[in-house]
Amino acid sequence: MSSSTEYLPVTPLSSRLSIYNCVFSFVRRCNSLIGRIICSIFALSFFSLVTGLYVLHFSLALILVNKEVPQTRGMLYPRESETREVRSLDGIWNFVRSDQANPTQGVRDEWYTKDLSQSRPTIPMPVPASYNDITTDNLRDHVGTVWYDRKFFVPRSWSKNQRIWLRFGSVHYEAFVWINGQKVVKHEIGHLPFEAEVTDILNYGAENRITVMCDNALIQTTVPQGKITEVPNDNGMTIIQSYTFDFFNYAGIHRSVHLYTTPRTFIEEVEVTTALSENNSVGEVFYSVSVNGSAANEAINVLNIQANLYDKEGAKVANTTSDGKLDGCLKLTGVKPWWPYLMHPEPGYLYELEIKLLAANEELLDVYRLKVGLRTLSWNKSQFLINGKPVYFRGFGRHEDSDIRGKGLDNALMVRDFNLLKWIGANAYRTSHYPYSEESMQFADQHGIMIIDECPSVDTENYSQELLGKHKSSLEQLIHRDRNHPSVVMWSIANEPRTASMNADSYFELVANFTRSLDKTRPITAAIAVPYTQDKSGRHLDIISFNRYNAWYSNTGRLDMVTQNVIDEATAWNKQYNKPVIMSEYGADTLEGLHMTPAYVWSEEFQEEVFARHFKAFDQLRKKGWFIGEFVWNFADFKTAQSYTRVGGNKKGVFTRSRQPKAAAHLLRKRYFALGRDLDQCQFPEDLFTYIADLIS
Ligand code: BDP
Repeated sequence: MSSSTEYLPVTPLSSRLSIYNCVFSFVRRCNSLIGRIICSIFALSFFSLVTGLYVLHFSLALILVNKEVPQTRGMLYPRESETREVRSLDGIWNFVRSDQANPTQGVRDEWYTKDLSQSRPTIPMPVPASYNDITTDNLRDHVGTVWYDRKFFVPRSWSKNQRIWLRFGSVHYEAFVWINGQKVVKHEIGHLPFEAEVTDILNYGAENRITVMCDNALIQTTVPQGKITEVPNDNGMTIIQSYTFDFFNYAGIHRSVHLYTTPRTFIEEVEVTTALSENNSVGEVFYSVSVNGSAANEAINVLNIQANLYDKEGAKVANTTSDGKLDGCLKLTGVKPWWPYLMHPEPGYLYELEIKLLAANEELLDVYRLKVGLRTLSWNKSQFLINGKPVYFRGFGRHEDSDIRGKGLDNALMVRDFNLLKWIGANAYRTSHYPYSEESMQFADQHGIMIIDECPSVDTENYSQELLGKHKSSLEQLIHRDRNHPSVVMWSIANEPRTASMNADSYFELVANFTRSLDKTRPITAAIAVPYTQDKSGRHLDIISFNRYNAWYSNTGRLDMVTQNVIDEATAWNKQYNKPVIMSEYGADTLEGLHMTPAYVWSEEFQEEVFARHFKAFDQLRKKGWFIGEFVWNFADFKTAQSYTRVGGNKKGVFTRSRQPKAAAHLLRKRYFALGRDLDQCQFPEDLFTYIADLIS
C-alpha cells in the first residue's frame, strides 16, 4: 500500500485557461518589437504544444484497450469452525475529520503512529455506520478524509501456529488501514470487502491499535463518478462534491470489521456451481478449492479435499474425497432444488457444504462450511428460466439506506426489509446501485429472493481507460464475492449509463465480455435510460432492462399517458435487440399522508394510479412472451443530495424510510400475489383482501 494518498480533484478548466493567460500576459509585457515577435513565436509554439498534447490526450482517451485487472484472492465470508475463530471489531471507534483543505495532513503527520486522540480531539463513532448523520454539525457534508481508530486485545493463544486476517465488509469510498502504526491494506471502491493478513504485525497477549483513513471523494475516474470543485463561500473558498446519481454519498466504515484465524495451510477459496437433471431430481454440486499455505505448493500430491453435503435436517446426503485434487463433484438423488419465493411451497432450500482440507496423512488441516442451493439458470431470446421454469420477476429497485445509520449494516433493518418483501409478495430485487451486504445476500439465499446483482457503476459517462479498469475491477470483486449465492441470478453491469455517447459501444462491449469471462452461468443486464433509438449497449447484454418515469419525469401528472407509452417502449426495445425485456424502474414520488382526488402528483392516490396504469401495460406485454419482469422504484424512501426536487430525499418508496407501507403497498401486494397465483400457483395470504360484503370475495 502507498504510505500517502494524493488527493486529486479533477483539474478545473479554469486552471488550464490560466496557463494560456500567463503566456499571453508575458507577450504583452515585452517592450521591443523584436522581443514581442520572438515572444509571440515562443508563445504560439507553446500554445500549439499544449493544445496538441491536450488533443492527443483526448484522442487517446477514445481508444479503450482491454487491460488486465487485479484478481481478488481469498475473502471467504468469516465463519467459525473447529479450525477457525472469528472476532468482531464492531463497536464505538474514535473519529476525527481532516481539514477539508488539507486532506493528506494526517498521512504527512503520521497520525497512524499513535492514538488519534494525541493528534486531534476525537469524537465517538459507531462501526458499522455511515458517519454522516451521527453528529449535529456539518459532518454530513464533509468532503475528503476522515480517520477512525480503536484498541483491541489479541489473546496469547492466537500466536500458536496459525494465521490472522483482518477483514472489512466495506468502507466507502477508499480505505487506508494501519495496525500498530504499520501499513496493512489500501482498498478503493465502496460496498465491497477487502482483507489482509496481519499475523506478523499483531501483539499477542497484548493491546493493539487499528487506524483507518477513509476518503469519500468521488472524481471522474472513481466508481461511481463525481466531481470536486473549489468554489467561493462566505469564508473564502471551499470544496464541494457533486454527483449526478440520486442517492446520498454516505461514507465511512459501512459494514462489519472482523479478525479471523486460519490454520497455516488453509482453504482460501471455494467456488461452487450446480447442475440438475431434466426433471430436477438428480443434482450435482461442483466445487473447486484453492489452498494457501506452505503445503499448498505441493497441493496436488499432498492435500486432499473431503467434501460432505448435508440437508436442512443435518443428514449427510453426499460425500466425496478427492484423490490429491482440489476439485470434485457431489452427486445426489431426490434433490430439493433452490426455488424462488412463491414459485414453490419450499423456497430457498439450502444444503450445507462442508469442505475439509486433509494432509496426506489424513490430518485435518482446515474446515470451511457454506450454504449451497441447487438450481439451474437458462435464458434465450424471450425467456429467463430457473430449474427449467420460466420466471416472471416482480420486485423492486432498492437502496441500503436508513435514518441515522445511512448505509451502515443494520440487522434489524435487514430482517424487517425481508419481512416486508415477503409480505408484499415480491420474488426479486436489484441491488441498485451497488453491491449490498454479504449478510443480505445470505438472507436472500435463505428466503428465496432472486437478486439482480449490480456493480457500483451509476450514470457512467466520460469513458476513459482508467474508469474502464476500475469498472471492471468492481465487477471482478463483486463476482468473486457473490458467485456462490443461488439468489444471484443476473449481473447488472451499470445503472443508467450514458450509452448514447461516443465510446459507449466499445466500452460496454469490453465490460460485458469481461463479465462473461468471469461467469458464464448468469445472464448480464444493465438498467438503461437513454431512448432505445440512441442506445449503444443493448447488443452486448443478454437481457434488456429499461428505466422510465412516465407521468413523472415525462408528461408529469398525465396518467392518461402511461400505459401505451410503456407498451410501445418495451416493444421497441424487444424489436431492436430481440432479447427478453424487464422494466427495471418506474414510479412516482409520494408524500405519505398526502391525499388528493382526483389524483395529483406527490399524493398517495397518484402513486396508486401510476402503478395501476403500469400494471395494465405489463399485463398486455406479458402476453407477448418476451416481457419478463416489473420492478417498482423504490422499495422505500431514501436520502439524496439536497435539491429542490427532493423533500428530505427521494420519496418514491412503496414503504416510508421507517419501513411502513404507503397506500400503494397494499395495491402492489394484491398484484404481486395475484401474479404469484396465476403464474406459480402460490396461495393467497389470508389477510390479502379485506372483508367488504358477503357478495364480494
Ligand atoms: C432513475 C435512477 C434512480 C433515481 C430515479 C429517480 O436510476 O437512481 O432515484 O431515477 O429519479 O433515473 O427517482
